Amino acid sequence: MLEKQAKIIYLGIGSNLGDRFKNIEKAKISLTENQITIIKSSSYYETPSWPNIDYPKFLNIVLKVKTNLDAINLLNICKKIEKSLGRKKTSKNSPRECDIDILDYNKMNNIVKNINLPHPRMHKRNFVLIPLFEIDKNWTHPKSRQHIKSLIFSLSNADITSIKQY
Ligand code: PH2
Ligand code: MG
Ligand code: MG
Repeated sequence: MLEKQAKIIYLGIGSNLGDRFKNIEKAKISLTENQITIIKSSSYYETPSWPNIDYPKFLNIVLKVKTNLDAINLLNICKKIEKSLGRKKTSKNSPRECDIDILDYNKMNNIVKNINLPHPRMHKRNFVLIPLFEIDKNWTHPKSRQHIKSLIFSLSNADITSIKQY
């Protein structure tokens, strides 16, 4: 009997509504209660809400996790946790208590059902790249193969100066 291979996954968690720090801490605990093991957790970072800087600022972290769950079951668990933390279905990019995004699922590079992997906008986001670099200095993008450092070098000055370790 072949043992299932654990998958290595990078998750992005964000919150800009309610007690942002608590929301993210609760999300981490819930992940561990759902067959997901946290290998590394970045620091907390605060950034202006993208693209609407009039919305409350976000706290974001990136996690490196492992699990035997496939991408679809993992996404369903992330959605269940978002809901349990009070997230309502509202318009795109509007404030939310908790958002859990699958950034990189075992370097997978395709679209399954409603999951687009790697996350289609992750390579442009300061709130993803900077915490990701903190926990994995040699991460490479599953599609473009670009090194995390070169992705960070492509960010604007505004993106670099507007992110603060919390
Ligand atoms: N998430 C969004 C939209 N905008 N901005 C920041 N700073 N951080 C986020 O996590 C974020 C965002 C959609 O999920
Ligand atoms: Mg998101
Ligand atoms: Mg999301």
